[in-house]
Order: sequence, then C-alpha cells, then structure tokens
Amino acid sequence: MKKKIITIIAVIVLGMVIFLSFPYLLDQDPKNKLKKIGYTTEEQNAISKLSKETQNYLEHKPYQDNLLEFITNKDFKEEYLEKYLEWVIPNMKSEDIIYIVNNNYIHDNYDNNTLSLMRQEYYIDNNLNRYLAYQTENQTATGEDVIAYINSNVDLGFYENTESTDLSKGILMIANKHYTLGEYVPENLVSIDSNYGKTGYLVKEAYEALKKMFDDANAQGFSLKINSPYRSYTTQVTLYNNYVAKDGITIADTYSARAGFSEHQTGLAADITSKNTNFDSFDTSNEFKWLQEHAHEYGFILRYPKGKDHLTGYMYESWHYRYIGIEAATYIKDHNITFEEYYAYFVK
Ligand code: DAL
Ligand code: ZN
Repeated sequence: MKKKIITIIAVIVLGMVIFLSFPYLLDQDPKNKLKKIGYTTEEQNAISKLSKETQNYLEHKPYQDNLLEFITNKDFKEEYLEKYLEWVIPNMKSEDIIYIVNNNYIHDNYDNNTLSLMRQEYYIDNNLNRYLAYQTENQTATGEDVIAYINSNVDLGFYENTESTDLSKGILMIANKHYTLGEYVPENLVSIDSNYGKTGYLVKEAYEALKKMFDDANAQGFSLKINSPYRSYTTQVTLYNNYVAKDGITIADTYSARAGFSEHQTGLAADITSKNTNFDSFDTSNEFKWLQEHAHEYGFILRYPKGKDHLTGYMYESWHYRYIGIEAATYIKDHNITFEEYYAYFVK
C-alpha cells in the first residue's frame, strides 16, 4: 500500500516537472525561437540548414528581412553572413552587398558608377580613386577603357613617376615607360646560333622556347629569323640617341625605348622577321600570320599590338615578341589584352 502511494506521488511529481518545463523546452527549439523573432517557415527551413553557430547568431538578432535573399544567392558564403547583415548601405541590393563583401571591396561611399566599375573584369580595388579621377576628366570613356588605362599606369604619365621593376617576377618581369630595369643585366644569357638569324644573346628559357618555335615553323616551310635579341643598357643608349637625332624625341619615343626601359634589356624579347621581309613588310608575310596563330603555344606574345599604343606606349610593332611562358601568353591572346593589363591584374 505504502509502495503504491509512493509510486503515485512519484508519477505526479514527474508529470508536473515535465508539464512545467514544457514551455522551456519549446523555447530551446531553434525553430520556435526563430518563429518568435518573426521568421516564416520558409526562412526557418533555410536557416536550419546553416551551421549551429550561425543559427545561434541569428537567434540572438532581430528579424532580418533580407536574410532569405542572402542565403539563396548563388554566391552566398556563410562565413560572411554577419558582414552581409551588419554592413548596411542604404538601398543597396543584396547581390551587390554579397559581391562587395566577398571581394572585400569595402569603402565608405558607393554609387551606381562605382558599382559598375567594381563589376569590370579587371577591376583592382586599390586603383578605385584613380579610376574615379580619370572618369571625371574623361566623361565618355567606358568602364572597360578606364580600367585598362589606369591598370596600365598611363594616368601617371609616360616616363614620369617611374619605378624600378620587380625583377623577382622572372619571365613575367615588366619593362615599359613606367617600370624601369635600371642597368640590369640578366644572369642566364646564352649565345644564339647563327641558324636562327642575327647572333647575340637571349635568356636561356626564352631561347629554348624560341628555337622550338622557329624549328616548328621552319619545318613547315616558313623562314623566321631573329633580327634583334638582347640589348644591353649601353646599346640602348646609343640606339635611342641615334633615333632622337634622326626624328626628334617625340617621334623617337613612339617606337624606341629609352635606356633602362627597353624590353630587349630583359633578354626575354626579340625582334623577329622572315628571310624575305624587313620590319615594315613583316606584317603582310605568311610568317607573321603563323606567329599570330602559334606564338602563344611557345610562350610568346606580340608585345605592341595594333590599337593598343595608348596602353603600351609604343606604336604597333609586328616584329617585337616577348617571352612570358605559355600560360600567360595564352591568356593574353585569348582575352585580347596587353601585357600591361595582365601584369597589373595577375602578376603584380
Ligand atoms: N622598339 C622597342 C619599343 C624598344 O626599343 O624596346
Ligand atoms: Zn623590339
């Protein structure tokens, strides 16, 4: 009898405990918490797929009316959710917030123009103020033009604000009217066999690639030959001064580099023509056509293409080829950009 009473009391007590703790247990249920905050079933389901940590974070925040837009965006990254939600720019679309946060393009002010620059393929965030300054001066320039121009440092002026080039970039080192080589001499120059044209020197890796290219082309009946390979600082001094004496500085600067700024001094560039053509007629030769199609397969690019002189600083030169390796050369050919643009975005 006594046992029975104790059991009944125990059952009643247990029942009371469960009954009293029911609201508490309910409250621990994340879905219930989220519901209380104001999230719809659809939103609750989306949230339940996120990590426990994120769920906990959302359970302690007021209702976020654009949350579902963020979570369902194809570029949504859960680790940035806090930034998407807390970094609020009035009237900005969630897709733009995601794009900016994912790329870390964080600034104080945004307008549609800034956003459209940021969406350009080769946009570099450090250059934003220069893009905007250039646009103010050149109202008709397209976004693409602005990016190409500034990434090529043309706003800094040719031969003004120059800086030493980064030699550690190896075969991707750049030499142009902004980046100087000083009196640099490449370490691994090798002597060119006279079968390949004018004798002289090239950096070994570039020479090996060039030989392969010439061998393949010439085996198919073409006749590529080297016209001018490596040139030292002092050779370029003489060459440039002669051109200035002949044509004056302004014209000489359109086709000849000043000493310290010539790509020939890297040992990675060569002027190439064919047996039957000189510089001026090379453009119309079959050899030129072959190079147009195949140079990138050997790691070479046409360095000063037609219509890009405002970026490269030099008039079109059908004969000047630069070795940068197959990957970079293929990219540049496929995307029709200059080495200046490639360097700013991928190398620097
Ligand atoms: N002709 C090219 C630009 C040079 O002088 O290096
Ligand atoms: Zn050249």
